[in-house]
Amino acid sequence: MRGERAHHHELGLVSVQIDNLAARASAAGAVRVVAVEAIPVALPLRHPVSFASGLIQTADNVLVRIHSDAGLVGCAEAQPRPYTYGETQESIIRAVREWFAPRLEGCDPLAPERARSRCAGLKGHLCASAAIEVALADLAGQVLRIPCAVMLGGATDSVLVASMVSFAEPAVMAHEAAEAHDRYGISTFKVKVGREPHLDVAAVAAIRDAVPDAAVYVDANRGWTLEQAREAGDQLIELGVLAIEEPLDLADKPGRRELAARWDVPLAGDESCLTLSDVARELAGPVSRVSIKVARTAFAQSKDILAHCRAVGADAVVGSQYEGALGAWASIAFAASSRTLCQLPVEAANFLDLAADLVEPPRIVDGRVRVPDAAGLGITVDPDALAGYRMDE
Ligand code: MUC
Ligand code: MG
Repeated sequence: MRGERAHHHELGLVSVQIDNLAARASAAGAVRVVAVEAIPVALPLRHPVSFASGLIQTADNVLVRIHSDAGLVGCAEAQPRPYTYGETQESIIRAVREWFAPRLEGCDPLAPERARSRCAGLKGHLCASAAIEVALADLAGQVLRIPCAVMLGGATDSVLVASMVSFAEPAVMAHEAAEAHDRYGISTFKVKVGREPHLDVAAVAAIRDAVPDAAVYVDANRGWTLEQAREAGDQLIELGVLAIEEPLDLADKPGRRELAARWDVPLAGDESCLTLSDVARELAGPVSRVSIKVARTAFAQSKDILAHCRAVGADAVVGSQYEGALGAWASIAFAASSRTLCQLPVEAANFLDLAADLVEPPRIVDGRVRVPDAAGLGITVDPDALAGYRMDE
């Protein structure tokens, strides 16, 4: 027995998996969910962020906490994006309190599939349901005493991050990118486009000048007409953008097909790729790169989406919906779990837009974030911050 353990130890990854399984076997059923909370918060931003589909002035998020009988608490953050999912802060809170909480009581955090079955039957509510799954995974990691990134696959101990640059005057956008580059070593930017083509082109050109070694891709959030997309997209490709995300209204199927054929960079799917079945449909159509967001497909469905992308040779990127630090940690854990995902920078730097947060934010050095060694997501909610920013007390 001893010899066998030592042997496994030499095999590194194998030993981690075996230790995980052993821990899981001994812990299974030992810890149960006793309560689930949904807490509305309003976190201040340094400046409002805007893009073609919306404007965020305050991070009106929902903190989800899953309490267990062992005293361990799993946490996650949901960000309401009504224009993408139809979910508001209020609808997320109601879904968590009225649908998920009663069904999760008594569940074993180490049996997430069973928890999923118990909670099945609620259509939509993607962000509420993803936050529940992430909080349950945070709890499971704490029960097992391993980081979520290891529990989910353990591919790396640090990830590169990309930053989204939101709408402003081109010079201001360039300044923001240069600052992220100089301060944090970030050299990959997703630039928001979807305005007048001349403005979009000027913004990307200014960012290129300000950070000449930057990798840049763009996201129109469905803001262009077909004509604008042709005009802007062609020039942006000349400027070296690596992908163009959601150029058009999703209903314009012929237009999206035309653009995918016209451009020699991938048309990236985000709002068109909300679920695994959306991804399967879109990858058989115009999309050849997929934005996977933990905030909407959590871990299990995100893994399925990744597998589908792999099967058809499409790129997958861990995307962002302007998460705070807690959401960023979940994205980082997921990216670090996969040898494919950790190849590309993770959109996990937009917590920098927040002026205050509920948990210790990631530290970005040389464009990278170290994956925490602590169990679960590796975070602790700051009680003073929560008391200051919660909206229900
Ligand atoms: C993105 O990739 O579209 C904008 C709104 C939202 O929910 O996500 C962002 C970023
Ligand atoms: Mg997008």
